[in-house]
Amino acid sequence: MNDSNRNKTFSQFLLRKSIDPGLGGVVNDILSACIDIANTLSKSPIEGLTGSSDKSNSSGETQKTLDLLCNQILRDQLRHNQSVKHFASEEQNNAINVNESGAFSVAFDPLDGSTNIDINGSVGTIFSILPALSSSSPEESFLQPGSNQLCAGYVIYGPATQLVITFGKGTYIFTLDVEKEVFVLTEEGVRVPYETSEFSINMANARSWNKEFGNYIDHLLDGKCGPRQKNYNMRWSGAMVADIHRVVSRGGIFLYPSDKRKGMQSGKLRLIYEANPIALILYNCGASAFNESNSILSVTPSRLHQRTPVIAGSTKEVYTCLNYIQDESTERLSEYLQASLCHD
Ligand code: AFP
Repeated sequence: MNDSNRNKTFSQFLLRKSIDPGLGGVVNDILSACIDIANTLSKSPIEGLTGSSDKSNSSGETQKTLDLLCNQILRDQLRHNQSVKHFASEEQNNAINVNESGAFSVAFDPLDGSTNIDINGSVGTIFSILPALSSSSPEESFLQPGSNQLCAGYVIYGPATQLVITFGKGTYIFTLDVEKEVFVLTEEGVRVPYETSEFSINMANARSWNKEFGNYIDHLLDGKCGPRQKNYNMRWSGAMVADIHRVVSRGGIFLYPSDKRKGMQSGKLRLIYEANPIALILYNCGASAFNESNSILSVTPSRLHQRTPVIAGSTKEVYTCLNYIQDESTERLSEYLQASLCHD
């Protein structure tokens, strides 16, 4: 990284890149909320904030106490920002009107991977900023394809708190200086390697996958002995932000496909709050993000809480996976190649 840019604060970065002040102000407010969230998380076991609440979200998932608290922190911060027209959260049923003359619609997942809280694992906040539409309902403003996003980012709360962000030209990583409470630039021009030998999936769902997708994973597991002719490593953290951050940092493929379980026929992840912002970040570092047939960013959502399959990461591996899903002949190829015995 260019030394003159290292440790520039986020505010200095906004000026240097001539980011629209209204848009920059919205991101600054999101980041203030994220600093608050980071502090809240670090004290949560002391203050008895871990564990589940008695509430559930619109998808029927039980909400953690911290899901609700982090949602409130973001709401409180954004509702005073004059540039915000609406916001929508994974943790709320409906989109909220903020300021009629605002220019932006902000969607967020306040605490992605919140089940990791109870094991002190990494979690994150994901956000997406769209141009606000002058439409009849706040919800309609969010029903735009992800390619319309003006800015997308996530904050990962791990050993360090980091922001990964794109305004549609390149992806940048900032690290929170906890003493000064500012994010400083620690990486620019982030690139995800084109090829990988690491995949990320919840293998416990294998029995519910469709046959073609199962073949793809089988071939990764076959390693050097199978048609892919190389060994793969596997990692799964249970928080999309943490798994995607690994992909952003060293490449890989992240997979949450559709499956046959009840309610999972369109996958598990939310298009507007999770998949779209992650997809914009990945595209801006040379990686790819698809549902099982199209680029995620090309999909026009029809519902606020719409789910989507996600196949994202190192481009060559993403396309290889798509070839399997869309072509049953790989099974025959596998049988043919398996006929020759191989050992590590
Ligand atoms: P929570 O925020 O409810 O913990 O869900 C996290 C998540 O949506 C995503 O971050 C993970 O990749 C995925 O769920 C993990 O899902 P499984 O528990 O099915 O592996």
